[in-house]
Amino acid sequence: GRAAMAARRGALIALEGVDRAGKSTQGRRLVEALREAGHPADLLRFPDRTTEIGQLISSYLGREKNLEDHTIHLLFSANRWEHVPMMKEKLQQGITVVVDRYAFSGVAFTSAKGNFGLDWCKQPDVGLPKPDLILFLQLNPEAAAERGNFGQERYETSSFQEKVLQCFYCLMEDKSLNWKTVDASKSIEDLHREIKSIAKETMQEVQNKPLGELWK
Ligand code: T5A
Ligand code: NA
Repeated sequence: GRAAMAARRGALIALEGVDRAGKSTQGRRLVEALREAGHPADLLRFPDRTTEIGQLISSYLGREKNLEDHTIHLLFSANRWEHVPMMKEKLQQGITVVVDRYAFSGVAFTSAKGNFGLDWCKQPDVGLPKPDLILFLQLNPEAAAERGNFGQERYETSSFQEKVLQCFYCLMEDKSLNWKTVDASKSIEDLHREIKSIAKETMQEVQNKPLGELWK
């Protein structure tokens, strides 16, 4: 009924996956479609390069600035935490929040560097709002390569990306999280339809569930 509708919180939906899998494309499409269907929804993108911390991250990724590996890891995490009060407010207001990358990218990219333990990588993001759904856009490296050459940004090499992928698989073993893998080699339209349908299911399910805390 009406009262239940009003009390329903928004769902937190994270998009993760290999480079060029289509996370940003699908994030935009999903939020547009939800809004058109009358569900309030907002898109956030991590890193958010617009904040002061985000500008530091962006200059690191663009190789204009070198930052020590622990330091950049903590900055990526801080860039998520600075949005947490706003994310919680939106979710409580019934707005579904779609995040284009989240803590899982944070852990996967740093631990792919080799000299970091998984626990250390996860620690700064412990307690973040826990996604109700993590959509993993799976694409094989050959198909990804067909979507254009890697850019000039840091991390954009095939060998590094392969290590990142292995770290994602490691994180997916955590069954306390709701991972759903989708085949990102499908057309933008087909993938959008599948993602929309999974997202709508999740939005129904969160109705009476409190928002969780990640890795706690
Ligand atoms: N990082 C990030 C960390 O190290 N730690 C962290 O904590 C976080 C959050 C920047 C880097 O930062 C690292 C990870 C990254 O290396 P970013 O800004 O999200 O992160 O990176 P981007 O370069 O923007 O993202 P990707 O390269 O991963 O691309 P997307 O978003 O997966 O793909 P998208 O949608 O931009 O599409 C790529 C191309 O493919 C086409 C699109 O039109 C586009 O040309 N395409 C398709 N083609 C055919 N079929 C489909 N289904 C298609 N979908 C998209
Ligand atoms: Na992107």
